[in-house]
Amino acid sequence: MGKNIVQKIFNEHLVQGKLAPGEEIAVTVDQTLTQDATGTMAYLQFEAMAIPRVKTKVSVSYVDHNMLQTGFENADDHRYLQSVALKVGAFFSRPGNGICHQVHLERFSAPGQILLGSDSHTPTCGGAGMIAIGAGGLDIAVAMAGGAFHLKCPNVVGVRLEGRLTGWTSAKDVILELLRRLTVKGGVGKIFAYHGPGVKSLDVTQRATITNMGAELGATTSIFPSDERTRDFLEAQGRGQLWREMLPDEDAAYDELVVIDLSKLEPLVAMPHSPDAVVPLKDVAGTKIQQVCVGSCTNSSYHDLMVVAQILKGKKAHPELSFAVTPGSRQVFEMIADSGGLKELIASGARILESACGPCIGMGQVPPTGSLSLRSFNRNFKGRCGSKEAGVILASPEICALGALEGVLPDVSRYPGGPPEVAPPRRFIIDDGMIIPPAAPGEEVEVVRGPNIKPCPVNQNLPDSIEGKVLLVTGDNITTDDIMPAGSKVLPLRSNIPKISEHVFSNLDPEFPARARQHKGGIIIGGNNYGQGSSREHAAIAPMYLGLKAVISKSFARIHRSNLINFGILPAVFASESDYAGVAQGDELALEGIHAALQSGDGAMTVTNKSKGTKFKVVAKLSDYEREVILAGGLLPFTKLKA
Ligand code: MIC
Ligand code: SF4
Repeated sequence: MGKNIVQKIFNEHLVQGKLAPGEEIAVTVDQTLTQDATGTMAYLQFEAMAIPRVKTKVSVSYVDHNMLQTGFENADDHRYLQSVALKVGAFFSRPGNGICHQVHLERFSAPGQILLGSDSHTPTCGGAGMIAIGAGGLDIAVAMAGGAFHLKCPNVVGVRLEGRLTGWTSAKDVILELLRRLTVKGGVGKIFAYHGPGVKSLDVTQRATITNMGAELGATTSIFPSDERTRDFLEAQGRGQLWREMLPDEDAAYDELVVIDLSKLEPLVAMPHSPDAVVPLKDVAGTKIQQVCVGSCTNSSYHDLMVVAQILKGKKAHPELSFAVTPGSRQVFEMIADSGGLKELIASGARILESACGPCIGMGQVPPTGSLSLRSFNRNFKGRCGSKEAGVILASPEICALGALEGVLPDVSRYPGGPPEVAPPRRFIIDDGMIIPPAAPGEEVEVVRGPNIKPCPVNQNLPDSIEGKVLLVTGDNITTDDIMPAGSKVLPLRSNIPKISEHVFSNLDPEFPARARQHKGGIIIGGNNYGQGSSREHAAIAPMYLGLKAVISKSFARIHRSNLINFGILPAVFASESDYAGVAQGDELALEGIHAALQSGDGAMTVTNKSKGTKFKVVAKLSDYEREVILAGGLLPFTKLKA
C-alpha cells in the first residue's frame, strides 16, 4: 500500500512507537516557533531546564501579539524575549516584522520538516508541505531542548480537491466548507492531508489559508503536498534550495476521505459566535455591518491584500463603517507599497494597522455595541474581539472588500466578473534585516527581565486522591478564550501568572477566581470539546495557580488536554455522558485511587459526589508518557527528573 505524505514525514522523524492511528508516538522536531504572548513562559521554562542552547535546526521567537504597549509590560517582555533568544541560540523576529505564521511561511518553512509552535495556527506552514503542529509553550521549550514531541498518532483524513475555484469563491471557502460539514470538533485527533487534481490550482499562500484555519476544526494539523507550486514559492522567496518534492504515492491510503469539488463551492461566511456557524453568503446578503477588518494569520498575504486593494481601487469604504487592514508581514507591507496597492487602500479610507495580530485578538478595533464586524480572520468566539455586545462574521478577503464598499454583507451576483486576478509574485522583496540572528556560542549576553516577568509556578506531584468543590459547570465548546481571555487589558499579564489568574473565566463568570481561592481550588465540569481554540497554556497554568486539581468533561480539545497534563491537572472524561447532568456547581466531589487507576491502563475511576450521595465513573486514559508527566506534577518537574 502506498504512503500519504503524513506517513512519509512521520516515518522520517519517528523515534518512538508505531505509526498506527491511536498509538502513542514520539517524533523529532526540526523547527520551533514561539510568539510573545506564549513565548515568555516558553523561554522561562527553557531557562529553567538549564540547557545552554537550543538543539533544533531553527528556533524563532516572534513578537506580534502584545503590540499595543499601553504600559511597560509588553515592552519589557519584548526586551526579555530578544535578549534570551540571542543568548540561547534562537532567531528573534522584531516587533513590526509581522505575524509569526506569515513570516515563518515566507522565511523559514521547509517541506518535509516538522515544526512545533506555541500557537494553535502553527499549521499555516502545512501550506508549504511541513508537518506543523501547535502546542503549549512547555512542549515547545522541551523541543527546543532537543526533546521529542509526544502525541497520539492521528487519523489521516485525505481531503481530495477536484476542479478549481470560480467566481467569488476563495481558499477561505474551502476551509469554511469543511467547518460547515465537520464542525469545530470534527478534526480532533486527525490530520487533514490535501491531495488530488485541485491542489495545483492553489498557490502556497492560498494553501496556507486552508491549513491555518484547519485549527478551527480542532485538527492536529493540515498539510498540502510540496510540488512545483511550492518550489515556485520558495524560489520567489530566494529559498529554492530548501525545496523538496513531497507527494503522496499514487495508491496512498487514508483513514478517512473527504471530497471537495472546488468548482462547486460558493462564497460562505461563519456567523457569530463560532467558526462552524457557516452559511452561504447569499442567505445573509444585505445584513448591515459596522466594521470590516482584513488581516490575521489566515488572510493577510500579498495576494489577499492586493485583491482587496484592487476591489477598492478608486472607491471609498462605506461611510457607516470602519475599515481596517493589517498586512501579515513587513514583506507583504513593502510589497503592497511597491506595487501601488497600499496607495489604493489608503485612498479608500482604510485604517492601516501595523503588521501584527491586532484586532484578531482584541488588541484595538473593538467594534461598536450591538454591531456586526466582517473579518477575514479565523475565530469569532463571543467576546474575543473585545466586546461581548458585538458579533464577528468570518469571510474571505474578497467578500470583506465588497462588504467594505457596500456596508452590508454583499450580494456577489451584482459583480458577475468575479474578483480581479492577482498573480503570485515571481520574486518577493527579501530583507531579513528585522530577524536578529543568535549570538555566537559562548558570547556573553545579559538577559533583561522587567518587573512584570514572574517565574512560572510549578505544581506538586499528582496526589492519589483529590477532594474538592465543583467550581464551575460549563457547556460544550468552551474556548481557551473563555477560560483565559486575551485582549488589551489581560494580554500584557501573560508573563505574570499571579496577576493574570485574576482574570480566569472573567467573561463567563467574574466570581470564579475569588470562589476558587475561597475553596482552595477544586474541580471544573466541562461539556464536549472543552478548551478548544488557542494553545495558550495560561488556560491551564492560571487555573492551576488558583488550585484547580481536575477537569471532568464530556471530551477535550487536543492542545488544552495536553496543557492540563503538562501542568499536573487531571483531565478525565465522563464514562457515561448522562452523568454530566447529575453534577452541579458547589457539589463536593472525591476521586480516590487515582494512581492505581492511571497505572491500570484504562484509567477508570469512581467519583463520589458527597453532596448528592451519588457515585459515577470517569476515565483518565493517559499514554505511558502522559502518565509519567502528570504523576511528576507536570512536564517541567518531569523533564528535570529525567535530566
Ligand atoms: C489566538 O489566536 O487565540 C492566539 C492568541 O494566537 C493563541 C495564542 C495565545 O493565546 O497566545 C493561539 O491561537 O494559540
Ligand atoms: Fe495572531 Fe489571530 Fe493568528 Fe492568533 S489567530 S496568531 S491572534 S493573527
